[in-house]
Amino acid sequence: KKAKHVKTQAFTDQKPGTSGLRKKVKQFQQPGYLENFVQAVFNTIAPCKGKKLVVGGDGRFYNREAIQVIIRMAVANGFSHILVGQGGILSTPAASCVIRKNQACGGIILSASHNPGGPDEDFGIKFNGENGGPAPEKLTDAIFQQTLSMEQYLSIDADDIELDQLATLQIEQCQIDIIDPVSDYADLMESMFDFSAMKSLLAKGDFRLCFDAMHAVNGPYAKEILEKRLGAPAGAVINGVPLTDFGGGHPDPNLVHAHELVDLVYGEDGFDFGAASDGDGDRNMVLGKAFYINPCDSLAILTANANLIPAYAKGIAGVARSMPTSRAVDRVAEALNIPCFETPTGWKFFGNLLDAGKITLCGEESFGTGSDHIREKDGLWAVLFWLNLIAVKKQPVSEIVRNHWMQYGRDYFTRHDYEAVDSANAHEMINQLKAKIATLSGQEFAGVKVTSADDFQYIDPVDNSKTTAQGVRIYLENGGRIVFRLSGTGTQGATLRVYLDCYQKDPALLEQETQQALGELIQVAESVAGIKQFTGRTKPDVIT
Ligand code: VG1
Ligand code: CO
Repeated sequence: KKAKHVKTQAFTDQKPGTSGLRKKVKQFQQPGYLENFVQAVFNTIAPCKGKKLVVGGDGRFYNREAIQVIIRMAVANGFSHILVGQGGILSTPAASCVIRKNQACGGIILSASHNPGGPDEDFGIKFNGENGGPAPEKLTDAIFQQTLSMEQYLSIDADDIELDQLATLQIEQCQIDIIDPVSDYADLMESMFDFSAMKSLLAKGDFRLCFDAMHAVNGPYAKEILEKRLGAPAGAVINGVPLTDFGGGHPDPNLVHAHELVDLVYGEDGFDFGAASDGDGDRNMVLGKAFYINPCDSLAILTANANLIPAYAKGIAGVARSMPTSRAVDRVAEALNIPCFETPTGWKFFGNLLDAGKITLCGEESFGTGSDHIREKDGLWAVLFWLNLIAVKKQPVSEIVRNHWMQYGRDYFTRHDYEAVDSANAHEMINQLKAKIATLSGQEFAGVKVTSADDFQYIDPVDNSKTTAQGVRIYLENGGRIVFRLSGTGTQGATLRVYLDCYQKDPALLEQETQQALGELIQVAESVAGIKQFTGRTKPDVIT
């Protein structure tokens, strides 16, 4: 089984986006497509000889086939140890946990996250480094450069390995362990939160909880932690079996796609607590009885109450949020007198801050929250954080949130997505906005004056790396802010994201409907950017 060199032709479209390389399954099935990218990763982190690699994915269509390819290539490239999740399964946060715990040199995670799965849907691959976090830009750029000149990859002739049994195998110089994908992660959670307080909360019987795994990767994790270790009744986890096509659904935890859960908490005699996560288990949505928690508020509230959680009882060093995320957490950071960093969209930008101990908690408006316990956002962790808070505060979700608004004011926030729009038009819209930036300040749109505008750029305070063109920000005299950017995770056309937020501290105005509260800003956004004209759409496809 000597390593063989297989001739291949370079592809020009393998540039990783916000979170790895995402394409239609059919594109990944082209001869050499997956192999080229994997070889590019191995070339970038070379030498691989003697190193340990973690491999797993969210279980979507093509997951198992891809894992077999990667294992053969990893052996041929000289790795001495590969850890693979049983059945090819590892949630993104669990992969991060396993990389760190086993001191691997990194891991390959197969997922297109919240994008649908199936033969005609999406697939994805990303590399995480030894800290367990997504490769930083420097590395993804180097990987992309490698793909452009790829002429051959290394593999071996070997049969597929059995992925479904826990086992230790040996191929050539390489030991392959098929590991339990859940236990390390579940143990980590148990070490961070007050499981006994949560157990008592659930044992009382008058607190009803539902977790919607959306037929994605978190099913086994949620069952182990919520049902087995915390004693939630069997069936509290719904859609708990990972399916290759996510049951035909869209594994994105928001009010639109997690409708089964939404019906349970908003229905007559609604559940007290509902939560859902996405395809690869790193996103979370948390709901109270007929009550929605905006992810930006969630980050702020977790920060404000972190001292109540065993893992953070010693205090937190600082926080960070992605730029489009509302400024709710900034207010808490100020009150706690800790630093608050504003980063570009994507978890890879939190890595350096976490590694350097500058921040403890961080999050994004896109239903992502996490901390320094791993280097990825973590869906179940956020759910457990909320359950732990409820258990010690002995208050329903809605009361915790409303009290927070009373103390800090409320940052109304919404995101409007225009999906699969014509790519040229979307870029033209953004380019025209950029061209206007210098003259926007002082101008009025829909009756509201602009105070400042820029194209967001970020200089990493740890390694001074600079990232430019991360979204157009427009600040308004009424305290509002509008952000325009194009998605870096889509696989079809362009997705325009328009983020709107506005601060309100008048206690009489804290209970407005979000779209109404932001109605004026929505008009400003249209007037300044011409969204309808450029996208040809009269309204967004998804509003969160
Ligand atoms: C989106 C979100 C971003 C998130 C990224 C990956 O990126 O906006 O906040 O980090 O998805 O999330 P974009 O470029 O499409 O806006 V996931 O759950 O795919 O790992
Ligand atoms: Co995800």
